[in-house]
Amino acid sequence: MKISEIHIYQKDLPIVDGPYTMSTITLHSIDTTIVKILTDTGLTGWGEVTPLGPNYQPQHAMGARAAIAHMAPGLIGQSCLDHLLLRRHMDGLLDGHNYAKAAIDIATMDLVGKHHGVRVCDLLGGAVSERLPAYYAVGIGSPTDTANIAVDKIKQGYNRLQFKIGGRDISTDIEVMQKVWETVGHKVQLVADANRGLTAAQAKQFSVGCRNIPLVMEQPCNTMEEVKSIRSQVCHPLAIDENLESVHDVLRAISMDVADAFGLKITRLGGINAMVTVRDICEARRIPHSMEDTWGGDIVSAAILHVSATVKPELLESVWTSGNYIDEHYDPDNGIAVDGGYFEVPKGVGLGVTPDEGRIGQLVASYS
Ligand code: 0XW
Ligand code: MG
Repeated sequence: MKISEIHIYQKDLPIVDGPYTMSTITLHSIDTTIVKILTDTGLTGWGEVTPLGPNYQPQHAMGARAAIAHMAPGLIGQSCLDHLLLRRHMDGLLDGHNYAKAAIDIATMDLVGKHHGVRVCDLLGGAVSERLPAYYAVGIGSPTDTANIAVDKIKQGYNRLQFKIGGRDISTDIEVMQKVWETVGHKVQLVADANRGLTAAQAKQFSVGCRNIPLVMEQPCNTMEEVKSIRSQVCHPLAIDENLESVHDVLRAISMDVADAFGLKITRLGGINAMVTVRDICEARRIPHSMEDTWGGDIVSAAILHVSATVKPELLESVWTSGNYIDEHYDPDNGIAVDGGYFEVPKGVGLGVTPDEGRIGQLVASYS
């Protein structure tokens, strides 16, 4: 089975009940890139990558499309049954740019699953879970509004809630978390995610101010070195997320003993197969981790669920997709969204989603 055509689409994803506010960015709509790969056997595979705006991390939507456009001519005629050889071929065409390569990797695995008549998770060692715990991410807000959202999300069945902090007076973040704790307390796992927005001093101040709350501090500071510097001075477990841009970074984080858990984003790491490598490293070192991505629609969301289905349950902290923040599913019959606090792993072969081509935005480039 060889690649015969590659088509690149662009679509804006308006944020339902937006804007989505984090320590460093506020977003109203997010630009996604969808890749459609056709093969000489008549199969179609789908991939997607959705950077979270141009300054969340060193990735951006136009950069993804430019990277894919650069590689596409060199991918025509390549076998898509050999994902490792294809990734090495992509590395020979373009150094780095894991996030752009992820869209190709996801489409490739969709095709391999369809070729063999199995789901993607069945290609990754097998699903141990068909129902996956979801978490909800609550944007920056006031103490009362945030606590009210927490109450509502717990009623919807979530048992893990992430609260964005940073980008304002740290005492306000402490006030928000104390209000949430007072309102919902022991009913749910609590995470405070600064998305790199705190200084080491602010992170220590936040931990002291919330020492009565059993929360996880996620990516408090900008670099692994800063997170490492506070690790022995805070009274909360630490998770890192944005610092993990590659398998190398995961190995470096482990060698530095920088955190207690990881937040893993599938496209940032390089796609399904890179995420599986990190899954196995985390299993070997018994490191709990969440499975997620920056943003995106049903295609990347399905990819997240298929890898998540194979994670050892005791290490799977939770799963996040943007399915509940977007206003339209690509696949009207198998859209990916949380139901009662859980995701169901797609049942169809490949990714298990079939985008309606009227819902995937505009065609911006084609290669054959
Ligand atoms: C909550 N998320 C998975 C959604 C946004 O991409 C940010 C991210 C996070 O955990 O930082
Ligand atoms: Mg995070």
